[in-house]
Amino acid sequence: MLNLNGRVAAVFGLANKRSISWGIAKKLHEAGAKLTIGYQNERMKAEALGLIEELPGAEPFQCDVSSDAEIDQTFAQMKEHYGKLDILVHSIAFAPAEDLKNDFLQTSREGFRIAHEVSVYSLIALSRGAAPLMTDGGSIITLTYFGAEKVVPHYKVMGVAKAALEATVRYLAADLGKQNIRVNAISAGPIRTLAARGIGALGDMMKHHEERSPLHRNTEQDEVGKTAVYLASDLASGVTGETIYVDSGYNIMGF
Ligand code: NAD
Ligand code: 0WE
Repeated sequence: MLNLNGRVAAVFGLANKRSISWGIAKKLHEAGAKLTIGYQNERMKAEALGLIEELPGAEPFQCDVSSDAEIDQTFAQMKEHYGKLDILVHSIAFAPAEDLKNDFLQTSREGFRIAHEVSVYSLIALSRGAAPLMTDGGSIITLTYFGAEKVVPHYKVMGVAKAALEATVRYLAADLGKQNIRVNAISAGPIRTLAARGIGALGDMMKHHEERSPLHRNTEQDEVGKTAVYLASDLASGVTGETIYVDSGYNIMGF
């Protein structure tokens, strides 16, 4: 396993044990990174704290990324506590339920704004907060989905937001390269998490993925975690601005 001893990692987006952020946090911890793990609000607190306790030395923080004040406070706290940051993981997305339910044509102005603010702008804001703490260079990692690139039924405004997220990764990579900060996205195959629950067709999608992907199976949380460890490590020193698929190869198939 890769060695991330002495590296400090901030992971945003913990809801429960199925969260992709949890899969990533566990793998970063195994690799020796010192972790601080964020949850959104009081409602998520109890469940998040219970999990974070399982990783010795890991510390929790609360941050709603739609608040500039909370983001500022979060990084001020990290600066005070750790003095530096090496790894930032952004594992956050949200669009209002109505905008995922209605036809894409009916996407509301407010739904579009919220989807892009929470799922895309937050990466810019968190990168701006993290960069001054990444004094030794760093690795910024976000999570995206195939619906950015091709139409996936039901994904709607989130697909548009993920396309913007992938472009944001490239523009941030171009800005932050001079500070030796790399910025990449992992495009994960469908995983049954809180954010994927309630999607009526998820079971069918996962079955289809299993049948059609080259590896003939679904993506596991741990597989995303392992790619995050690679991107966080020196093994990926020449990789920035990329979207790396961890999807059993599903995206390469034409039919
Ligand atoms: P999840 O529900 O466990 O994680 C999403 C997190 O976003 C939650 O912890 C939620 O609290 C957080 N969040 C939402 N709004 C927020 C806000 N305003 N401030 C702070 N946090 C906020 O689900 P997940 O599937 O682990 O999602 C994590 C990331 O992975 C998302 O970007 C998602 O698009 C991406 N992704 C998921 C899948 C999948 O199939 N599950 C596939 C590819 C990519
Ligand atoms: O990015 C996502 C899900 C993001 C998401 C989920 C919800 C559900 C609850 C964003 N906002 C909300 N808002 C809510 O109110 N994924 C990649 C998981 C996902 O979602 C899909 C998928 C997959 C996969 C939606 C349709 C089709 C496939």
